[in-house]
Amino acid sequence: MGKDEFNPVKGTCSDWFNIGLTILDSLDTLILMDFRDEYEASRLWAANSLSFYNINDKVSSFELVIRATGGMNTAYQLTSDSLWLNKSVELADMLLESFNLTNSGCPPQDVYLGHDIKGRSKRNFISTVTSPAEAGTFQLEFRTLSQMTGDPKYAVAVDRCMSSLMNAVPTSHLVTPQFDMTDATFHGNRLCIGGSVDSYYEMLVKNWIVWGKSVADNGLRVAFEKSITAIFDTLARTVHDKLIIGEMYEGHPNSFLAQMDHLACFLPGTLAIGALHGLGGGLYGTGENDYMRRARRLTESCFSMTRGLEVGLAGEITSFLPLVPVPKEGQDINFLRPEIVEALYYMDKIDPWAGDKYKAMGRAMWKDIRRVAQIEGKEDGMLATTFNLRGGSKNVFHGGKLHSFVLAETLKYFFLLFDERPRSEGPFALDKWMYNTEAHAVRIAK
Ligand code: DMJ
Repeated sequence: MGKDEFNPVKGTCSDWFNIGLTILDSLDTLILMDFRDEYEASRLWAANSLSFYNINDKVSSFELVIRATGGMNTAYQLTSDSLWLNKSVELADMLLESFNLTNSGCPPQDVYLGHDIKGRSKRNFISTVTSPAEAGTFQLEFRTLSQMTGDPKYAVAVDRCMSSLMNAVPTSHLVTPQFDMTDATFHGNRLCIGGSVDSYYEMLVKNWIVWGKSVADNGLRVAFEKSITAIFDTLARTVHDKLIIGEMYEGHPNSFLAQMDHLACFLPGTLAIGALHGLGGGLYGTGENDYMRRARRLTESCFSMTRGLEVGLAGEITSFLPLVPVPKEGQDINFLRPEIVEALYYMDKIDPWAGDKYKAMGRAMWKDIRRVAQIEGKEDGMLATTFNLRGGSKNVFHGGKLHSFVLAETLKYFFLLFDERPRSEGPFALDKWMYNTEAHAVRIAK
Protein backbone atom coordinates (compact mmCIF):
# COMPACT_ATOMS: atom_id res chain seq x y z
CA MET A 1 0.00 0.00 0.00
CA GLY A 2 1.57 3.23 -1.16
CA LYS A 3 4.62 1.68 -2.82
CA ASP A 4 4.94 1.82 -6.59
CA GLU A 5 5.53 -1.84 -7.37
CA PHE A 6 5.34 -5.27 -5.81
CA ASN A 7 7.81 -8.13 -6.20
CA PRO A 8 5.62 -11.23 -5.80
CA VAL A 9 8.54 -13.67 -5.58
CA LYS A 10 10.31 -11.91 -2.75
CA GLY A 11 7.19 -10.40 -1.20
CA THR A 12 8.87 -6.97 -1.21
CA CYS A 13 7.95 -3.60 -2.66
CA SER A 14 9.88 -0.90 -4.45
CA ASP A 15 9.47 2.67 -5.61
CA TRP A 16 9.88 4.07 -9.09
CA PHE A 17 8.06 7.40 -8.88
CA ASN A 18 7.03 7.27 -5.21
CA ILE A 19 3.32 7.78 -5.93
CA GLY A 20 1.74 4.40 -5.17
CA LEU A 21 1.73 3.69 -8.90
CA THR A 22 0.19 0.22 -8.67
CA ILE A 23 -2.76 1.64 -6.75
CA LEU A 24 -3.40 4.39 -9.31
CA ASP A 25 -3.06 1.97 -12.21
CA SER A 26 -5.45 -0.53 -10.56
CA LEU A 27 -8.33 1.71 -9.44
CA ASP A 28 -10.72 1.00 -12.30
CA THR A 29 -9.88 -2.72 -12.25
CA LEU A 30 -10.81 -2.81 -8.56
CA ILE A 31 -14.10 -1.05 -9.31
CA LEU A 32 -14.82 -3.26 -12.33
CA MET A 33 -14.21 -6.46 -10.36
CA ASP A 34 -16.09 -5.18 -7.31
CA PHE A 35 -13.15 -5.25 -4.89
CA ARG A 36 -14.85 -2.69 -2.68
CA ASP A 37 -12.63 -3.00 0.41
CA GLU A 38 -9.46 -2.75 -1.66
CA TYR A 39 -10.83 0.26 -3.52
CA GLU A 40 -11.78 2.00 -0.25
CA ALA A 41 -8.35 1.29 1.23
CA SER A 42 -6.76 2.73 -1.90
CA ARG A 43 -8.92 5.82 -1.76
CA LEU A 44 -8.07 6.34 1.88
CA TRP A 45 -4.37 6.03 1.16
CA ALA A 46 -4.64 8.54 -1.70
CA ALA A 47 -6.66 11.00 0.39
CA ASN A 48 -4.10 10.90 3.21
CA SER A 49 -0.78 10.28 1.50
CA LEU A 50 -0.74 10.81 -2.27
CA SER A 51 1.24 13.86 -3.31
CA PHE A 52 2.98 14.41 -6.61
CA TYR A 53 5.33 16.73 -4.74
CA ASN A 54 6.87 13.52 -3.32
CA ILE A 55 8.52 12.82 -6.66
CA ASN A 56 12.01 14.11 -6.31
CA ASP A 57 13.84 12.64 -9.30
CA LYS A 58 13.53 12.71 -13.08
CA VAL A 59 10.55 10.59 -14.10
CA SER A 60 9.01 9.34 -17.34
CA SER A 61 6.30 11.73 -18.50
CA PHE A 62 4.72 9.02 -20.66
CA GLU A 63 4.43 6.41 -17.90
CA LEU A 64 3.01 8.99 -15.50
CA VAL A 65 0.36 10.12 -17.93
CA ILE A 66 -0.83 6.75 -19.24
CA ARG A 67 -0.80 5.06 -15.82
CA ALA A 68 -1.43 7.75 -13.18
CA THR A 69 -3.39 10.42 -15.10
CA GLY A 70 -5.22 7.71 -17.05
CA GLY A 71 -6.07 5.75 -13.89
CA MET A 72 -7.28 8.76 -11.93
CA ASN A 73 -9.35 10.16 -14.83
CA THR A 74 -11.21 6.89 -15.18
CA ALA A 75 -11.69 6.58 -11.42
CA TYR A 76 -13.23 10.07 -11.46
CA GLN A 77 -15.54 9.23 -14.36
CA LEU A 78 -16.68 6.05 -12.58
CA THR A 79 -17.15 7.50 -9.10
CA SER A 80 -17.51 11.32 -9.49
CA ASP A 81 -15.22 11.51 -6.44
CA SER A 82 -13.49 14.90 -6.66
CA LEU A 83 -10.39 13.47 -4.96
CA TRP A 84 -9.37 11.85 -8.25
CA LEU A 85 -10.00 14.95 -10.31
CA ASN A 86 -8.05 17.14 -7.89
CA LYS A 87 -5.11 14.76 -7.84
CA SER A 88 -5.14 14.41 -11.60
CA VAL A 89 -5.09 18.21 -11.92
CA GLU A 90 -2.19 18.44 -9.44
CA LEU A 91 -0.13 16.09 -11.58
CA ALA A 92 -1.11 17.61 -14.92
CA ASP A 93 -0.37 21.16 -13.76
CA MET A 94 3.15 20.06 -12.91
CA LEU A 95 3.57 18.24 -16.21
CA LEU A 96 2.31 21.30 -18.12
CA GLU A 97 5.38 23.22 -16.96
CA SER A 98 7.56 20.86 -18.95
CA PHE A 99 5.67 21.28 -22.23
CA ASN A 100 7.46 24.52 -23.04
CA LEU A 101 10.98 23.28 -22.42
CA THR A 102 11.50 22.46 -26.12
CA ASN A 103 10.48 24.23 -29.33
CA SER A 104 8.12 21.43 -30.26
CA GLY A 105 5.78 22.07 -27.34
CA CYS A 106 6.17 18.41 -26.32
CA PRO A 107 7.31 17.38 -22.87
CA PRO A 108 10.72 15.71 -22.57
CA GLN A 109 10.88 11.95 -22.08
CA ASP A 110 12.05 12.49 -18.48
CA VAL A 111 10.71 15.40 -16.49
CA TYR A 112 11.08 16.90 -13.05
CA LEU A 113 8.00 17.22 -10.93
CA GLY A 114 7.32 18.99 -7.64
CA HIS A 115 8.83 22.40 -6.93
CA ASP A 116 10.91 24.55 -9.32
CA ILE A 117 10.43 22.30 -12.33
CA LYS A 118 11.83 24.79 -14.85
CA GLY A 119 14.85 25.67 -12.71
CA ARG A 120 15.77 22.07 -12.04
CA SER A 121 15.32 21.17 -15.71
CA LYS A 122 17.63 24.01 -16.76
CA ARG A 123 20.30 23.09 -14.22
CA ASN A 124 20.32 19.40 -15.19
CA PHE A 125 20.66 17.74 -18.57
CA ILE A 126 17.32 16.81 -20.07
CA SER A 127 17.40 14.93 -23.36
CA THR A 128 15.57 16.58 -26.23
CA VAL A 129 15.10 13.25 -27.98
CA THR A 130 11.91 11.35 -27.27
CA SER A 131 9.85 8.80 -29.19
CA PRO A 132 6.62 9.26 -31.14
CA ALA A 133 4.86 6.90 -28.73
CA GLU A 134 5.89 9.01 -25.76
CA ALA A 135 5.19 12.43 -27.31
CA GLY A 136 2.05 11.34 -29.13
CA THR A 137 0.06 9.55 -26.44
CA PHE A 138 -1.08 12.37 -24.10
CA GLN A 139 -3.94 13.77 -26.11
CA LEU A 140 -6.63 11.50 -24.71
CA GLU A 141 -5.75 12.09 -21.06
CA PHE A 142 -5.16 15.85 -21.35
CA ARG A 143 -8.24 16.55 -23.46
CA THR A 144 -10.21 14.53 -20.92
CA LEU A 145 -8.89 16.79 -18.18
CA SER A 146 -9.94 19.88 -20.09
CA GLN A 147 -13.38 18.39 -20.55
CA MET A 148 -13.68 17.46 -16.86
CA THR A 149 -12.36 20.78 -15.49
CA GLY A 150 -13.72 23.14 -18.14
CA ASP A 151 -10.20 24.59 -18.48
CA PRO A 152 -8.88 24.38 -22.07
CA LYS A 153 -5.19 24.74 -21.12
CA TYR A 154 -4.50 20.99 -21.04
CA ALA A 155 -6.02 20.40 -24.48
CA VAL A 156 -4.28 23.44 -25.95
CA ALA A 157 -0.87 22.25 -24.75
CA VAL A 158 -1.22 18.69 -25.93
CA ASP A 159 -2.74 19.67 -29.27
CA ARG A 160 0.25 21.93 -29.94
CA CYS A 161 2.65 19.05 -29.24
CA MET A 162 0.59 16.74 -31.43
CA SER A 163 0.70 19.24 -34.31
CA SER A 164 4.52 19.45 -34.12
CA LEU A 165 4.73 15.70 -34.14
CA MET A 166 2.31 15.21 -37.02
CA ASN A 167 3.87 18.00 -39.11
CA ALA A 168 7.19 16.19 -38.79
CA VAL A 169 5.90 12.83 -40.03
CA PRO A 170 7.78 11.95 -43.24
CA THR A 171 5.91 11.64 -46.55
CA SER A 172 6.17 7.86 -46.17
CA HIS A 173 3.61 8.22 -43.31
CA LEU A 174 5.82 5.98 -41.18
CA VAL A 175 7.60 7.20 -38.06
CA THR A 176 10.94 6.07 -36.64
CA PRO A 177 11.47 5.54 -32.90
CA GLN A 178 13.35 8.84 -32.38
CA PHE A 179 11.73 12.26 -32.42
CA ASP A 180 14.07 15.19 -31.80
CA MET A 181 12.16 17.98 -30.11
CA THR A 182 14.75 20.71 -30.78
CA ASP A 183 14.11 20.86 -34.50
CA ALA A 184 10.95 18.70 -34.47
CA THR A 185 12.27 16.02 -36.83
CA PHE A 186 12.36 12.24 -36.85
CA HIS A 187 15.80 10.66 -36.77
CA GLY A 188 17.09 7.31 -38.03
CA ASN A 189 15.48 4.97 -40.53
CA ARG A 190 14.35 1.96 -38.49
CA LEU A 191 10.73 1.11 -39.19
CA CYS A 192 8.60 -0.97 -36.85
CA ILE A 193 5.26 -0.80 -35.02
CA GLY A 194 6.44 -2.05 -31.62
CA GLY A 195 8.02 -0.26 -28.66
CA SER A 196 8.55 3.53 -28.95
CA VAL A 197 6.21 3.78 -31.93
CA ASP A 198 3.08 1.72 -31.11
CA SER A 199 0.75 4.06 -29.26
CA TYR A 200 1.43 6.99 -31.63
CA TYR A 201 -0.53 5.11 -34.30
CA GLU A 202 -3.06 3.79 -31.79
CA MET A 203 -3.98 7.20 -30.42
CA LEU A 204 -4.58 8.79 -33.82
CA VAL A 205 -7.75 6.81 -34.40
CA LYS A 206 -8.82 6.69 -30.76
CA ASN A 207 -8.70 10.49 -30.41
CA TRP A 208 -10.56 10.97 -33.66
CA ILE A 209 -13.36 8.78 -32.29
CA VAL A 210 -13.50 9.76 -28.64
CA TRP A 211 -13.91 13.48 -29.33
CA GLY A 212 -16.81 13.03 -31.72
CA LYS A 213 -15.04 12.65 -35.10
CA SER A 214 -15.07 16.43 -35.48
CA VAL A 215 -13.91 18.27 -38.59
CA ALA A 216 -11.08 19.71 -36.49
CA ASP A 217 -9.83 16.16 -35.86
CA ASN A 218 -10.01 14.98 -39.45
CA GLY A 219 -6.23 15.24 -39.66
CA LEU A 220 -5.96 12.48 -37.04
CA ARG A 221 -8.16 10.15 -39.07
CA VAL A 222 -6.37 10.89 -42.33
CA ALA A 223 -2.96 10.37 -40.69
CA PHE A 224 -4.17 7.06 -39.24
CA GLU A 225 -5.52 5.76 -42.54
CA LYS A 226 -2.38 6.76 -44.43
CA SER A 227 -0.14 5.21 -41.80
CA ILE A 228 -2.06 1.94 -41.84
CA THR A 229 -1.76 1.75 -45.63
CA ALA A 230 1.98 2.47 -45.38
CA ILE A 231 2.50 -0.06 -42.56
CA PHE A 232 0.91 -2.84 -44.61
CA ASP A 233 2.62 -1.80 -47.86
CA THR A 234 6.05 -1.67 -46.23
CA LEU A 235 6.20 -3.98 -43.22
CA ALA A 236 3.57 -6.69 -43.78
CA ARG A 237 4.56 -10.14 -45.07
CA THR A 238 2.96 -13.55 -45.11
CA VAL A 239 5.36 -15.99 -43.48
CA HIS A 240 4.35 -19.68 -43.38
CA ASP A 241 0.76 -18.58 -44.02
CA LYS A 242 0.80 -16.08 -41.17
CA LEU A 243 0.33 -12.36 -41.69
CA ILE A 244 2.97 -10.46 -39.73
CA ILE A 245 4.17 -6.88 -39.38
CA GLY A 246 7.97 -7.09 -39.23
CA GLU A 247 10.77 -4.54 -39.00
CA MET A 248 13.29 -3.09 -41.44
CA TYR A 249 15.48 -0.12 -42.28
CA GLU A 250 13.75 2.21 -44.68
CA GLY A 251 14.86 1.69 -48.27
CA HIS A 252 16.60 -1.61 -47.40
CA PRO A 253 14.10 -4.42 -47.96
CA ASN A 254 16.88 -6.96 -47.41
CA SER A 255 17.10 -5.85 -43.80
CA PHE A 256 13.54 -7.13 -43.16
CA LEU A 257 13.21 -9.11 -39.93
CA ALA A 258 10.34 -11.60 -39.76
CA GLN A 259 9.66 -10.96 -36.08
CA MET A 260 7.11 -9.22 -33.89
CA ASP A 261 7.36 -7.59 -30.47
CA HIS A 262 4.65 -8.64 -28.04
CA LEU A 263 3.85 -4.90 -28.01
CA ALA A 264 3.06 -4.96 -31.76
CA CYS A 265 -0.10 -6.94 -31.02
CA PHE A 266 -1.88 -3.69 -30.12
CA LEU A 267 -2.60 -3.37 -33.85
CA PRO A 268 -5.45 -5.86 -34.42
CA GLY A 269 -7.58 -4.21 -31.72
CA THR A 270 -6.81 -0.76 -33.08
CA LEU A 271 -7.83 -1.83 -36.59
CA ALA A 272 -11.02 -3.35 -35.23
CA ILE A 273 -11.91 -0.09 -33.45
CA GLY A 274 -11.33 1.75 -36.72
CA ALA A 275 -13.60 -0.70 -38.54
CA LEU A 276 -16.27 -0.39 -35.83
CA HIS A 277 -16.31 3.33 -36.65
CA GLY A 278 -16.56 2.81 -40.39
CA LEU A 279 -12.93 2.92 -41.49
CA GLY A 280 -11.16 0.34 -43.68
CA GLY A 281 -14.30 -1.25 -45.11
CA GLY A 282 -16.20 -1.22 -41.82
CA LEU A 283 -17.29 -4.24 -39.81
CA TYR A 284 -18.28 -6.45 -42.72
CA GLY A 285 -15.43 -5.61 -45.10
CA THR A 286 -13.98 -8.75 -46.63
CA GLY A 287 -11.53 -7.17 -49.11
CA GLU A 288 -7.87 -8.04 -48.77
CA ASN A 289 -7.02 -4.57 -47.46
CA ASP A 290 -10.04 -4.20 -45.22
CA TYR A 291 -9.29 -3.63 -41.56
CA MET A 292 -11.38 -6.47 -40.14
CA ARG A 293 -9.83 -9.03 -42.44
CA ARG A 294 -6.35 -7.79 -41.56
CA ALA A 295 -7.22 -7.66 -37.85
CA ARG A 296 -8.49 -11.25 -37.96
CA ARG A 297 -5.32 -12.54 -39.61
CA LEU A 298 -3.06 -10.56 -37.26
CA THR A 299 -4.96 -11.81 -34.21
CA GLU A 300 -4.32 -15.40 -35.35
CA SER A 301 -0.60 -14.55 -35.71
CA CYS A 302 -0.48 -12.90 -32.29
CA PHE A 303 -2.19 -15.87 -30.68
CA SER A 304 0.28 -18.19 -32.45
CA MET A 305 3.06 -16.35 -30.60
CA THR A 306 1.80 -18.06 -27.44
CA ARG A 307 1.54 -21.53 -28.97
CA GLY A 308 5.04 -22.23 -30.31
CA LEU A 309 6.46 -23.58 -27.06
CA GLU A 310 5.08 -26.08 -24.57
CA VAL A 311 4.88 -23.28 -21.94
CA GLY A 312 2.12 -21.51 -23.89
CA LEU A 313 3.44 -18.02 -23.14
CA ALA A 314 4.75 -15.52 -25.71
CA GLY A 315 8.21 -13.99 -25.35
CA GLU A 316 9.12 -10.32 -25.69
CA ILE A 317 10.03 -10.84 -29.37
CA THR A 318 8.81 -13.74 -31.51
CA SER A 319 10.56 -14.96 -34.63
CA PHE A 320 8.27 -16.17 -37.39
CA LEU A 321 11.07 -17.78 -39.41
CA PRO A 322 10.64 -21.29 -37.96
CA LEU A 323 7.54 -23.16 -39.13
CA VAL A 324 6.10 -22.64 -35.65
CA PRO A 325 6.78 -19.14 -34.24
CA VAL A 326 9.05 -19.12 -31.16
CA PRO A 327 10.53 -16.49 -28.86
CA LYS A 328 13.89 -15.21 -30.10
CA GLU A 329 16.92 -16.27 -28.12
CA GLY A 330 17.45 -13.88 -25.22
CA GLN A 331 13.86 -12.66 -25.59
CA ASP A 332 12.10 -15.66 -24.03
CA ILE A 333 10.69 -13.67 -21.12
CA ASN A 334 7.01 -13.13 -20.42
CA PHE A 335 6.11 -10.00 -18.44
CA LEU A 336 2.37 -10.85 -18.50
CA ARG A 337 1.92 -8.07 -21.05
CA PRO A 338 -1.60 -7.30 -22.23
CA GLU A 339 -1.39 -6.88 -26.02
CA ILE A 340 -2.36 -10.39 -27.13
CA VAL A 341 -5.37 -10.71 -24.83
CA GLU A 342 -6.20 -7.09 -25.72
CA ALA A 343 -6.49 -8.20 -29.37
CA LEU A 344 -8.69 -11.16 -28.34
CA TYR A 345 -10.95 -8.92 -26.27
CA TYR A 346 -11.55 -6.40 -29.07
CA MET A 347 -12.04 -9.10 -31.69
CA ASP A 348 -14.45 -11.01 -29.48
CA LYS A 349 -16.60 -7.91 -29.05
CA ILE A 350 -16.26 -6.46 -32.56
CA ASP A 351 -15.78 -9.26 -35.13
CA PRO A 352 -19.27 -10.19 -36.42
CA TRP A 353 -18.00 -13.75 -37.03
CA ALA A 354 -16.34 -14.10 -33.61
CA GLY A 355 -18.44 -16.99 -32.34
CA ASP A 356 -16.55 -18.57 -29.45
CA LYS A 357 -13.21 -18.42 -31.28
CA TYR A 358 -11.47 -15.63 -29.36
CA LYS A 359 -12.83 -16.72 -25.99
CA ALA A 360 -11.45 -20.20 -26.68
CA MET A 361 -8.03 -18.71 -27.46
CA GLY A 362 -8.24 -16.66 -24.27
CA ARG A 363 -9.15 -19.73 -22.22
CA ALA A 364 -6.11 -21.57 -23.57
CA MET A 365 -3.86 -18.60 -22.75
CA TRP A 366 -5.31 -18.16 -19.27
CA LYS A 367 -4.83 -21.85 -18.49
CA ASP A 368 -1.17 -21.64 -19.43
CA ILE A 369 -0.65 -18.44 -17.46
CA ARG A 370 -2.10 -20.13 -14.37
CA ARG A 371 0.10 -23.19 -14.99
CA VAL A 372 3.41 -21.54 -15.89
CA ALA A 373 3.40 -18.01 -14.42
CA GLN A 374 2.15 -19.20 -11.00
CA ILE A 375 4.97 -18.91 -8.45
CA GLU A 376 5.72 -22.27 -6.91
CA GLY A 377 4.96 -22.44 -3.20
CA LYS A 378 2.96 -19.20 -3.20
CA GLU A 379 -0.77 -18.81 -2.85
CA ASP A 380 -2.94 -19.70 -5.83
CA GLY A 381 -3.05 -16.87 -8.33
CA MET A 382 0.28 -15.32 -7.35
CA LEU A 383 1.64 -14.70 -10.83
CA ALA A 384 4.99 -13.31 -11.90
CA THR A 385 7.25 -12.50 -14.81
CA THR A 386 8.47 -15.81 -16.22
CA PHE A 387 11.99 -16.31 -17.55
CA ASN A 388 13.60 -19.03 -19.70
CA LEU A 389 10.50 -19.93 -21.71
CA ARG A 390 12.61 -21.85 -24.21
CA GLY A 391 13.76 -24.15 -21.39
CA GLY A 392 10.24 -25.60 -20.93
CA SER A 393 7.82 -25.34 -18.02
CA LYS A 394 10.03 -27.52 -15.77
CA ASN A 395 12.92 -25.06 -16.13
CA VAL A 396 11.26 -21.66 -16.10
CA PHE A 397 11.93 -19.33 -13.20
CA HIS A 398 10.10 -16.32 -11.81
CA GLY A 399 11.33 -12.97 -10.66
CA GLY A 400 11.26 -9.20 -10.80
CA LYS A 401 8.45 -6.80 -10.22
CA LEU A 402 4.83 -7.26 -11.14
CA HIS A 403 4.36 -4.47 -13.65
CA SER A 404 1.33 -2.38 -12.80
CA PHE A 405 0.02 -2.87 -16.34
CA VAL A 406 -0.75 -6.50 -15.40
CA LEU A 407 -3.45 -5.19 -13.06
CA ALA A 408 -4.48 -2.24 -15.23
CA GLU A 409 -4.64 -4.13 -18.51
CA THR A 410 -3.93 -7.85 -18.70
CA LEU A 411 -6.35 -8.98 -16.01
CA LYS A 412 -8.95 -6.40 -17.07
CA TYR A 413 -8.92 -7.61 -20.68
CA PHE A 414 -9.17 -11.28 -19.62
CA PHE A 415 -12.07 -10.43 -17.30
CA LEU A 416 -13.92 -8.52 -20.02
CA LEU A 417 -13.13 -11.10 -22.70
CA PHE A 418 -14.99 -13.71 -20.64
CA ASP A 419 -17.96 -11.37 -20.09
CA GLU A 420 -20.73 -12.87 -22.24
CA ARG A 421 -22.55 -9.60 -22.87
CA PRO A 422 -22.35 -7.98 -26.32
CA ARG A 423 -20.16 -4.94 -26.85
CA SER A 424 -23.00 -2.44 -26.36
CA GLU A 425 -23.72 -3.78 -22.87
CA GLY A 426 -21.77 -4.39 -19.71
CA PRO A 427 -18.92 -2.42 -18.20
CA PHE A 428 -16.90 -0.19 -20.57
CA ALA A 429 -19.29 -0.95 -23.45
CA LEU A 430 -17.30 -0.21 -26.57
CA ASP A 431 -19.80 2.18 -28.12
CA LYS A 432 -19.70 4.40 -25.03
CA TRP A 433 -16.13 4.11 -23.74
CA MET A 434 -12.64 4.38 -25.20
CA TYR A 435 -9.51 2.99 -23.57
CA ASN A 436 -6.24 4.88 -23.35
CA THR A 437 -3.12 2.86 -24.14
CA GLU A 438 -3.03 1.55 -20.55
CA ALA A 439 -6.66 0.27 -20.70
CA HIS A 440 -8.10 3.16 -18.69
CA ALA A 441 -11.39 4.04 -20.32
CA VAL A 442 -13.07 7.43 -20.73
CA ARG A 443 -16.57 8.15 -21.97
CA ILE A 444 -16.83 8.85 -25.67
CA ALA A 445 -17.92 12.47 -26.15
CA LYS A 446 -20.96 13.11 -28.31
C1 DMJ B 1 1.69 -0.59 -21.17
O1 DMJ B 1 2.23 0.28 -20.24
C2 DMJ B 1 0.98 0.17 -22.27
O2 DMJ B 1 0.12 -0.70 -22.94
C3 DMJ B 1 1.92 0.81 -23.25
O3 DMJ B 1 1.26 1.42 -24.34
C4 DMJ B 1 2.88 -0.22 -23.80
N1 DMJ B 1 3.47 -1.06 -22.80
C5 DMJ B 1 2.76 -1.51 -21.66
C6 DMJ B 1 2.24 -2.92 -21.70
O4 DMJ B 1 2.95 -3.83 -22.40
